[in-house]
Amino acid sequence: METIYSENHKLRDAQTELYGGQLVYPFERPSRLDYIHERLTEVGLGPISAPDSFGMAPILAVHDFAYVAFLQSAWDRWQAAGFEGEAIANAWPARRMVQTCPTHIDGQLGYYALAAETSITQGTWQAALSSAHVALTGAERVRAGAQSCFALCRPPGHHAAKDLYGGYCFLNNSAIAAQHFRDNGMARVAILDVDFHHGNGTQDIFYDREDVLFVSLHGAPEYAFPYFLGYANETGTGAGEGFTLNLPMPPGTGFDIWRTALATALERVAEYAPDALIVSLGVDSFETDPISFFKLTSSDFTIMGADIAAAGLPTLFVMEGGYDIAEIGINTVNVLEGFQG
Ligand code: Q9C
Ligand code: ZN
Repeated sequence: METIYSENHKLRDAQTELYGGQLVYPFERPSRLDYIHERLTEVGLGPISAPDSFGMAPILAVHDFAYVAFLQSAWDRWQAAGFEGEAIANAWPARRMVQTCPTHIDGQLGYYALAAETSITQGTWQAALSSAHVALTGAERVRAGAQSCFALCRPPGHHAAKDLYGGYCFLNNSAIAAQHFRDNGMARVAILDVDFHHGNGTQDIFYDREDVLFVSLHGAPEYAFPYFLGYANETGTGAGEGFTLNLPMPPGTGFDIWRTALATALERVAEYAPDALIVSLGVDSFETDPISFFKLTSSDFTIMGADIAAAGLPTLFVMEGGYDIAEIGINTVNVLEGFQG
């Protein structure tokens, strides 16, 4: 399997994440990809190629223009305002307040953020844009006939909505790839999100559409980030009714229950009969992930890959989360090896 990868991800190296009332070095850090890259080389999974450039059109096919303009300029404007730390949102358009984008950068951060843990820094935009181009390059490989491809994206994307960042995400790489498939001749695309967290951004982007199926396995929102989306009764709206499937699971869930949910998810995908499958691949369902509560083991990830392969679909894997850094390479590559059989 070919991997698409760019060193540009290192341009995002935030020093702060708001966690437990403290500013800590972020869980979502550049070394995550070093471990995955190293493991890919160690097992010889396949060639590792640089992304091509696709300009802004496929980004703007998913994200609002004003949101993209905000991301592009946020760091410079934050600095120009005289702030000394990294840019962190701290005020939101909460219940009964107006939903109008303010002029001051401090207010704009809250307008476009869905959570406060994700700091915007120098280089964040460039890394996020490159990450989207990694996903698009992977999508092009699948379009050209590859049975599978691994888009080694960073920063991740599935929490980002058309006009929202947060949960370590800025541009929704999987959604951008899905829309690219749609705009280049594919009639139906399925997104299977196996990251521990609910892919709220991806769900929101396609919620009223029948041409992109969204299926997600995740920590139940009563207990887990992003907390405010991902319940089982969210099934789509309008033409999209029935084209969102959420399979939330409680703290302590192990692979027996998780795998049963995966079978349910894959049955829905098979029934949908998409032209291609995009897997939002997070390995934060691992038993020792520092911010999650599922109990999957390293060998479970190999079985996960084999189960996904049994769908028999052209498949684009897009990297999302995973924060037990010492094991992230093994767990991620186990999925891809399991897929290849
Ligand atoms: N108590 C992805 O995996 N906050 N994002 C976690 C934990 C944010 C995860 C707080 C987690 C975002 C792509
Ligand atoms: Zn996650």
